[in-house]
Amino acid sequence: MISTRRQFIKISTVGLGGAAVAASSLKLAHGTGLFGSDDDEQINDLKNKRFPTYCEVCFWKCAGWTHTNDKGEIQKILGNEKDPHCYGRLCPRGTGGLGMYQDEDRLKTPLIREEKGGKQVFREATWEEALDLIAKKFKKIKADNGAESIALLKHGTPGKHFEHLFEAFGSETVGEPAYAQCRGPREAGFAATFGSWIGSPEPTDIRDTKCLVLIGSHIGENMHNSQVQEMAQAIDNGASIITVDPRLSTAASKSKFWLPIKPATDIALLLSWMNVLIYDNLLDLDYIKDNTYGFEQLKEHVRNFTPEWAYNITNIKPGMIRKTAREMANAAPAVIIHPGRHVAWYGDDTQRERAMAILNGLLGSWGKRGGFYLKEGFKVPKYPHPKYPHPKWTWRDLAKDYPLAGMGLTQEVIRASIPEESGEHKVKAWLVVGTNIKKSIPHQELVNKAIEALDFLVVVDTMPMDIVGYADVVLPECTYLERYDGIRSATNREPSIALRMPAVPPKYNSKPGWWIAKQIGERMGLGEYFNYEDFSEVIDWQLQQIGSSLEEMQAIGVKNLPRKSGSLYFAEGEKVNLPTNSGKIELYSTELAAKGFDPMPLYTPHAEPEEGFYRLIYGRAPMHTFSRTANNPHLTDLKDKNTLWMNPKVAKLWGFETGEEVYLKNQDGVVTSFPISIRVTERIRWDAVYMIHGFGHTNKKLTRAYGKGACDTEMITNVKVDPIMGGTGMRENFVTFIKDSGKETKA
Ligand SMILES: Nc1nc2c(c(=O)[nH]1)N[C@H]1C(S)=C(S)[C@@H](COP(=O)(O)OP(=O)(O)OC[C@H]3O[C@@H](n4cnc5c(=O)[nH]c(N)nc54)[C@H](O)[C@@H]3O)O[C@H]1N2
Ligand SMILES: Nc1nc2c(c(=O)[nH]1)N[C@H]1C(S)=C(S)[C@@H](COP(=O)(O)OP(=O)(O)OC[C@H]3O[C@@H](n4cnc5c(=O)[nH]c(N)nc54)[C@H](O)[C@@H]3O)O[C@H]1N2
Ligand code: SF4
Ligand SMILES: [Mo]
Repeated sequence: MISTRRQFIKISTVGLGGAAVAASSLKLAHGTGLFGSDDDEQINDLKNKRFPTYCEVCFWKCAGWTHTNDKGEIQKILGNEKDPHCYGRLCPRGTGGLGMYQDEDRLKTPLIREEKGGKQVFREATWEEALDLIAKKFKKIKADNGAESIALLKHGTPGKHFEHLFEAFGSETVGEPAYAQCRGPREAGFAATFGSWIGSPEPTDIRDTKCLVLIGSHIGENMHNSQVQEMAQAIDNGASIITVDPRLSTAASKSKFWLPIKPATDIALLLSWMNVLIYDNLLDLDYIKDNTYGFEQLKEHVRNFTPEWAYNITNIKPGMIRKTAREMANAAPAVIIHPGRHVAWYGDDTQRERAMAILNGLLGSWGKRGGFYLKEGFKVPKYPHPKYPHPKWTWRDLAKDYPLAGMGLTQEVIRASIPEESGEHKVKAWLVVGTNIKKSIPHQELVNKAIEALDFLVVVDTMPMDIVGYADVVLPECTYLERYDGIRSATNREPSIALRMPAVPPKYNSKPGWWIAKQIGERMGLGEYFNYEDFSEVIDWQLQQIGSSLEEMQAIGVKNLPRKSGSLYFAEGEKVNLPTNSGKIELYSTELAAKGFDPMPLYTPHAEPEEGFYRLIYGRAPMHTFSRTANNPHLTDLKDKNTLWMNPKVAKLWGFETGEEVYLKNQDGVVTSFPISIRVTERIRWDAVYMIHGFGHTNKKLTRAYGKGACDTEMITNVKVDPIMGGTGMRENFVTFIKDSGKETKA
């Protein structure tokens, strides 16, 4: 909307109303056993109430109860006992979700970018004005370039409401970081093997497993609630854990075997495990004959991939490779080679996931107790609305170079927004909701170019995150504790549904996502798609269709539904019948072969760091979710910045000690905005350094997060794109250390 280059605007330049709130309510929350367990403190006062919700602090969506006191203030959030995602307990982030509501740095009122004295600033606006402007701009862009040229970048629950709005006006130009930057490669790799996506939550029968193999996946720091609880249970039951990780993760520290692999070489290890299982006769050949396709080809394929061959590549000793292969075979079929979740690592990620899927196939764990259960979902009836128009092109056209792309690729939507990079289909405007693409998309150069080129950018967020500063219009959404959202329908051992409803009215001048989408829709002449006054009517209608009601769900929060698809596992001797081309587990992928890719995974070497550089790897901290919790008053109390894990050998070479601060500089000469303090530890190999993702915020308006720690995304300028499904491999970046930004210290 502004013709000149779109400048980042610090929200702090405008006076925002209503800032006086939080101090008192913060104190209140601290005295309430916020981080205590669920039965810590019973609320007896009849005036105290609880309202069902499901958590939005991460995407596991645990169901819980928001408790309010007699003044109607939120006291605490506890898990719902009946919820299979949390078994009655929230993780520290879920309990601290209250901080999202209380954060005094929240977005408080709509903002519109304008030019004042040659400078771009935000001015406060009414909802009326902001929504009118958006509808006017969207209508104009639709008339000039087609509805398809307006793209939706989204993540999390509010995305759904805007997806409906976009489909109603004719755009399926959509992307979310939870695919290409996260779990896309495993969906493609497992689908090529078993015919279906893994999905969320993963149908891993961890509770009953005898052997859990974690390739990187760092459950325990990755706090996916029910998985963490089930892993603890499995360990108590004597299950053995095998963790393959260049770092001694929390999971590795609880494991029977820790394989400190050289980063980027996992495929070699996986192939050598196949070699041992096949050539040491550790497999059930009758099962393989009945249920798999391509065993003979696989056998030939892995003939030379011996543990001795893999040792030279991975640094894992042949004896250890043989021993762990036997451990898996002894546990089979109650064994899980866990698919992981954030798997966009090195660009050959679909093939690494294929190798993991093949191992599960060989060991017979698909559809078996202690392996992968046969999940069952539940389809919530669709609230009636007119048919969506057919867009002329969609995200699929933007992803056409990646034959197995199963969802919109954020980076391709971004590329299509840059005139000199885009092809036939051009993107002119974005609506960004619930995703902070300044932190979650690698290759920020592209993101910045796209933002500059856009005609119009709307951001719907709860916090003044990095992306907000680039918006033409900012819309403040209220937090999940203050709104209704769609019914959470979950695939687990048994299906279940959960309700989210407001426990308190929206604070400041913020509004729920459903309301914002409806308001924009109505202003664009799409009112018939939003045929309700309040979203609770939609939910009630849907629940009535299935013999429940809003009233019932308000009282119980979670409803567990009976299985309809039959048993949780295949019966003894029952043959698999899968939606693959062959109907069997495809050890040799007919689909990959048909699309011109290697039908069986191969190891290819990756770039090595130059002298004085170390591979940058990253992960999660139990008390934070990406950048979304970096300013949360309760969670910053627990941890307010990340550190750089460094092996003592490296520290000695450089003369560094724990606590010393350094800037990082990557292979392309990019330096971090802030320094990061070193943590010297034996828990990481010498050839890599490790940090938690989500820190190093550059926006001063995030008063607790600003300048704390460093941002991994800044260092990720080399992106290895997966040719099969378009995942953005982010771990082929190398860093060195400088004491002052600009001035190098010598090793
Ligand atoms: N607390 C918390 N939990 C979360 C999240 C959060 O933000 N906070 N986010 C959630 C989301 S969306 C996701 S996708 C998941 C991600 O969680 P995971 O799927 O567990 O994440 P990964 O990135 O695969 O795993 C990081 C681990 O990989 C190791 N690693 C690095 N390079 C290599 C390598 O070359 N080989 C091997 N074998 N290991 C390597 C790192 O040392 C680190 O321990 O976490 C989820 N859970
Ligand atoms: N460098 C690097 N990049 C990564 C990863 C990594 O480990 N390292 N991990 C990747 C993975 S696995 C994933 S899944 C993605 C995640 O990527 P994102 O989804 O972009 O993750 P967040 O940083 O949490 O950004 C969420 C945004 O939503 C806002 N928000 C929170 N709650 C609400 C709400 O209720 N309504 C609205 N409207 N907004 C809300 C937050 O303020 C924040 O701006 O990142 C990927 N990118
Ligand atoms: S795992 Fe934690 S943060 Fe994620 S939804 Fe559950 S309680 Fe919330
Ligand atoms: Mo993710």
